[in-house]
This record gives sequence, structure tokens and C-alpha cells, in this order.
Amino acid sequence: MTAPANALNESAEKSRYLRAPRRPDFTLDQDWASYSAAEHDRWDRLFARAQTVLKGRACDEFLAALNTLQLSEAGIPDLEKLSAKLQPLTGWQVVPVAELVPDDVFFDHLAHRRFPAGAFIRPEHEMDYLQEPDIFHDVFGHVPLLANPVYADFMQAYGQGGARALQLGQLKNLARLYWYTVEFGLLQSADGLRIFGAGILSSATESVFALENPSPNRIGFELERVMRTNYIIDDFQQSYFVIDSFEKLLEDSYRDFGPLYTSLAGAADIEADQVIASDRVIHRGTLAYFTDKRAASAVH
Ligand code: HBI
Ligand code: FE
Repeated sequence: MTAPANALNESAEKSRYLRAPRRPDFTLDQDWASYSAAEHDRWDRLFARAQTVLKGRACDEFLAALNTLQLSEAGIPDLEKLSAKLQPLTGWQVVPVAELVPDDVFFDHLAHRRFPAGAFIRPEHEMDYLQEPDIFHDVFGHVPLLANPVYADFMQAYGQGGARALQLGQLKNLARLYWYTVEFGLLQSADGLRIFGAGILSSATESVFALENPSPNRIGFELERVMRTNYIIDDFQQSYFVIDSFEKLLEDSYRDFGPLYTSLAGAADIEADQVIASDRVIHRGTLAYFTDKRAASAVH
């Protein structure tokens, strides 16, 4: 008998984890045996759809890691078994949590090579889009690239930088770096643009939009520029940033952000749909998708 959805209209899938006992670091037992056949089937359907869409769209490093971690197996992964495969490769583990954890806790996990993954799977009525990270977004979207040594180093460096950013009150700028790379980043491969951001990889519709729709801007990644750029959280991105390689991303980011925060303090924010003079523009978006939506919503 699963608990009735509570007043916050949390799904039954999520409320059982919200009520579960949690440790001081906000982790809890995944209780893999508690997943129903319907929940495992939902994972399989999400996985099958993503695999179809991501052929020729996801970066090679991601597709290779899906095999290495045997994420092609059916059903919601047992995070202990997944961690046993991942840890020997790059030292990373995947730890179950009930929902978003406080920033300082999140950064501490990343700094110690522990990726916090939502243990719940999205309910049937949110198959196409949900705001908060469920196990499909976190494990299918974020975890595979943690098997890539360079990316694994970048993610740990981000965790260490996050703790410092909190002390300096600079979280907003640093969160933008995470948003436009780890969540919504694109990669320039020899065969064209490819996806590496988890927010795109875990969304079949955005996987197509991000690479092929003429609406969004696609701009060469530049650290300070990205850290000045606002973003939207409830729709497709208006701009995507393109890195040349994970090595270059790590090299750009592996520095003392102190001086960067100082120069950012005096710089104006850049709106998500803006292109600025210093941009290396790969594709200047028409923004049609966004203006049409605004026009449509203005009608009624
Ligand atoms: N908690 N579980 C979880 N997953 C996240 O991705 C996450 C989080 N807490 C905070 C957070 N992300 C972002 O605000 C970071 O940029 C700090
Ligand atoms: Fe995410």
C-alpha cells in the first residue's frame, strides 16, 4: 500500500522516500526491493526512448560509459551495484537521497566523489518533463560521465569550488557554470555538435531541440561569460554553450576563482537569450520557439 500523495501533491513514488529515515548527510537507503514493476517499467520506457533519440546526438564518451556501467540492463539500477562498477574507474559513488539537498551538503558530497541521486522515479503523468531530479535524470543523465576520468575530476573540482563559493557568497555565478555545462552543455566533436549535459540527455524532446531547432543560440563556451549569464529553469534553454573538450573545460575551470569573482562583481548579468559582441557564435538563434510561446500565452 503506497502512501497517499501528501498535501504538497508529492507523488506516491517520492513521498515514500520523503518519509524514510535519513542520515545527517541526507542520504538514505534506496530500498531497491521497494520499487514496483510499474516503476521499473517506467525506467525501461524512459531508457529505451532516450537511447533511440541519443544515437548520433549524445557525445561518444557518454554512450561508451552507458556500456561500461552496463546501464543498458533493464529496470531501475541498484545504486550499490552501480557504485561498485563506477568506483574502481574514477573513485565516484552514487548515493541515494529523497530530493534536492542543501547546497553545502551537495557540494560536500561532490568534493568527496559522491553523487547524490534522487531515489524516486517520476510519476506516469510527468514522463516527459519534471522540474526536480528523479533517479532517471540523475542516474541516466549525470552518472555515466562520472566514468570519464577528466569529467570526474571536473565534477570533484566543482564540489570543492562550491564550498568556497558559499563562503564568498558567490553561489549564483558558480551555479551558472554548472547549469550551462553539467546540466545543459554541448560538445564540439569531429562529427558535429554533441550533447553532454544531463538535463538534455534525460529529456528526449530537449535532446532534439538543443541540437537541431533553429531557435536557441549556440555559443562557444567562455568561463566568465557563462558565469554572467542568467538561465530559465522551466523550459528549454534559450542559449546553449559549446565546449571543445572535457580537458579544455577542466583546464579553464581548474583555477582560483577568487580573482574571477572580483571581476564578475563589476560585470552586468547577461540575459539568457542575448548574444554579446565577444561571443564565438556557432549558431545565432531565431528565438522563434520562445517568442511564439510568449505570443501564444499573451493571447488568453
Ligand atoms: N541536490 N540532490 C541534489 N541534486 C542537485 O543537483 C542539487 C542539489 N542541491 C543543490 C543543487 N543541486 C544546486 O543548487 C547546486 O548548483 C548548488
Ligand atoms: Fe541535474
